[in-house]
Amino acid sequence: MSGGHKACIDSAPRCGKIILHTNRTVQINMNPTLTTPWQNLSALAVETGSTHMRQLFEVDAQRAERYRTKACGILLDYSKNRINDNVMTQLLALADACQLGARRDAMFVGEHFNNTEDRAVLHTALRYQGKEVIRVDGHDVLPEVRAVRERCYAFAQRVRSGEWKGFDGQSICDVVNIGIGGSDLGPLMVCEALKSLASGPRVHFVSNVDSAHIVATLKHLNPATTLFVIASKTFTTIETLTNARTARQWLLDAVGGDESTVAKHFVAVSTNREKVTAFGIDANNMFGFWDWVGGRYSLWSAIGLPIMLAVGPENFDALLGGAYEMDEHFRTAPLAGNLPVLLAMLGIWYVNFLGARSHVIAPYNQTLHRLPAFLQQLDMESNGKGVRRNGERVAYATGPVIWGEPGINGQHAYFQLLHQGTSLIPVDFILALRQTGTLPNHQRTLAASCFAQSAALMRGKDADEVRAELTARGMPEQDIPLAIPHRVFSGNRPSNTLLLDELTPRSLGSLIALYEHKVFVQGVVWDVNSFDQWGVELGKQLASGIEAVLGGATNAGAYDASTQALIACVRELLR
Ligand code: G6Q
Repeated sequence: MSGGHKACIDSAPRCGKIILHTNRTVQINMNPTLTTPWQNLSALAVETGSTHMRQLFEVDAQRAERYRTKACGILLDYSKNRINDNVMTQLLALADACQLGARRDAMFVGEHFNNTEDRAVLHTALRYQGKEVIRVDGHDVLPEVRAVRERCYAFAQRVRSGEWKGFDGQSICDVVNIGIGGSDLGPLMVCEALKSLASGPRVHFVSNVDSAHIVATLKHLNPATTLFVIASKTFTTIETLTNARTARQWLLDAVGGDESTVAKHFVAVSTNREKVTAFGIDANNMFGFWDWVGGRYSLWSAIGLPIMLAVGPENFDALLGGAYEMDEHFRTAPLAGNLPVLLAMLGIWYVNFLGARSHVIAPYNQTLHRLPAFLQQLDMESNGKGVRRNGERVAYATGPVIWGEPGINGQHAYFQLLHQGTSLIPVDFILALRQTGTLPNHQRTLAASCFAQSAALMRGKDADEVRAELTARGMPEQDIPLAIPHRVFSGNRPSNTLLLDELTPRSLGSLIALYEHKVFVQGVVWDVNSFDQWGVELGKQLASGIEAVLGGATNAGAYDASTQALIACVRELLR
């Protein structure tokens, strides 16, 4: 990896045109539908549409072996997909035709890959462990990254060891992270996933501005032993600031309004020093990061402070190490054995050629219960876009709806639709076989359930099998024809299985980075900017406008009749 701010394009595109808008912004104008592989895939979709995966397994004893790859402790079995060698060849050719290699390299070296905000995209620098220099606009960023991390670690150690004292000299027992979106979901998901390693203060997360969230959280806490981490990249987010003010008041109420106590109980994680100090948090208690870290990609930065507090710097280092390992795999592995590329291109196959509109994330480990929510933000906020990087409207589908819940619970709920519903919904089954404290007999049942589901989705059950089953059970012959259609499973429903030997900070880091890069690859093929979020910004703008109206500040006439009527109801009720 090398520094510099010239676009790093290592080969000429076969289609489309490289445009360097400035010497800092790389823009490759590439309509994927005009590539040859796209045309070939459209034809293959028709051809392969009638082949059932059950047949594919029957005629090919090597299928499971061939469509399986392992990297960074993660085994990906993608054999239960509606693919054959031709499809895979064309999918990888599509990635290549969309200049994946050049775009990936541009991101890793700090080009302004986020073209609508003219920013670099360098969450990978936060976990970089190599010896090269990484520059943004000529500035070496790694010394600052390391310095902030060291400060975070030192702070986390002081809190964890009991050296950091609250206003009456007691040590900290509870930490409350106040943040939302990217300043909440990542650390929350990781803290849950690594709960079995928790060895520091209890860590709580407050995100919703509904007072029920903070009230319920603070109810059982002692102000003297509670530390607040106010996490906000911009430090302007209304939900976070409202909760932070409430927390501050809760503390001040306990100490008779003594403002000097705030320094002992509040720290901030932000890029906005000015706003942090204006809020009343000492700049010495602030941990910074940079505009080239997107919110949903920020858990590797100081935004990961709650993780460091909960499981300690060593485990946070291991998390970074696992992510770096995946970064290196993504950067260097050939496309055909590249986990993020495979996951991404299989997703493209379903979205753009077989009509899938959603994708399920089904982790089987309870500790990964927030992973679907985290990946929902990562994927939908990144690739939920309708225009190409050059501003042209896309003429093809982009990011699917990402949803899910722990798979074992899902089996007793939403899996019905996966098995017999009318939509094609690919599933990612994620299973870590071991974790600190696991009970082997439970894990056997868990693994058996996971594998049984993917097998059943793939294989299905035909009418003859149902008839034989019902006859064996003794159902009267005349009742069988009516019962059959309800018990038939069409099968041919695709899934990936991601198997981790063990859920550790390291393997979790690799897993998260795997999905980050999967999202990146899809964004490249769809030619969208995966790193802005104007839809989220719109929500922030609209909310503050209406809040002013609710407070009676401005005229509600600016809103439509429905919104005005709703505003009137609230004014009446909250009068
Ligand atoms: C993430 C998004 C969004 C953001 C939140 C919180 O990529 O931009 O989810 O993280 O809106 O923003 P702040 O961290 O600025 O409060």
